[in-house]
Amino acid sequence: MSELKISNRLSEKLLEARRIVFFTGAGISAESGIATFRGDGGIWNKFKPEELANFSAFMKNPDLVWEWYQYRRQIVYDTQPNAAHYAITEFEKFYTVTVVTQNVDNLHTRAGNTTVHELHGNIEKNYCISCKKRFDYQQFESGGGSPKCTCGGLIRPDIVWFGEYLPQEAFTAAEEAAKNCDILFSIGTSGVVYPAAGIPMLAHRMKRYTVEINVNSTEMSYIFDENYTGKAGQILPDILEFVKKNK
Ligand code: BV8
Ligand code: ZN
Repeated sequence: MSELKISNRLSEKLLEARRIVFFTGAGISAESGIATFRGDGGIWNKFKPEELANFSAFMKNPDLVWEWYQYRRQIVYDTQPNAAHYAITEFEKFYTVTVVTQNVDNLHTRAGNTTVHELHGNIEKNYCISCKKRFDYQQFESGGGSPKCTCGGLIRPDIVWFGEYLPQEAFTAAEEAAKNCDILFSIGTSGVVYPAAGIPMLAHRMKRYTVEINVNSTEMSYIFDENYTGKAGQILPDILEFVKKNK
């Protein structure tokens, strides 16, 4: 039985909406067991982004950075999408759904979502920094340090590091979706990493209905029309239940 109290405003919006954007961050994968970046137990807490998630750190110590991603890849391989990911997939039965994610864990695609824009890349994809040859969904044995391409170049994760540009196509598609949606849900993100964090702001500026779902309030909570405090894995299935009953 759904215990979530959905406001009349959101109920109306859900009944009249056709296009929904789900903007997600690390918090949506927390209930799958993947550590967030900045919450307690967050992975950054052990490392500083400048230490590992940037190109110069990789060039200075490719083995360390590569092994850190191997460790995180293994966590992702051993992980399943959770109720929040699957609820978003089911929304596709009622709406045109666009997922815009900052996550690199591939869980939205594995949960069956058909339109997913990965703003920060995908930890299961890699490429050679010299010849750009791709090594996607290839498993590398761990402990061997950073692998080399046949051309001799270093292979790196296809992930957007700090100071690197976001994939233009994904970012433009994300902006278009945010500008043209009826509702944007921002789920499990602290909203501190730009330019991705500007996506909910864009929807807000374009007078789209915006809803935040987070266990805490965030630096950008003030911009949303509504804020639901709680776990994504509980709140999203509750909202889906309302849609199934009334849409
Ligand atoms: C760039 C891949 C252009 C790496 C990541 C203004 C404009 C442009 C750039 C900047 C700017 N200001 C500063 C910058 C620079 C920088 C930046 O934003 N720094 C921040 C830290 C201040 N941005 C960049 O460098 C970007 N590139 O700007 O290029 C350029 C080029 C050259 C020169 C200059 C500029 C690139 C940023 C991408 C970095 N890569 N990831 C990797 O994964 O190893 S970022 C990383 O943070 C992840 O992708 C992560 O998704 C992202 C955001 O974090 P969140 O997803 O929000 O996760 P977080 O842990 O913070 O929060 C989790 C939330 O969930 C919490 O609020 C928690 O309460 C909640 N939660 C927890 N459990 C649950 C839950 N909610 C619901 N249910 C639960 N169960
Ligand atoms: Zn190569």
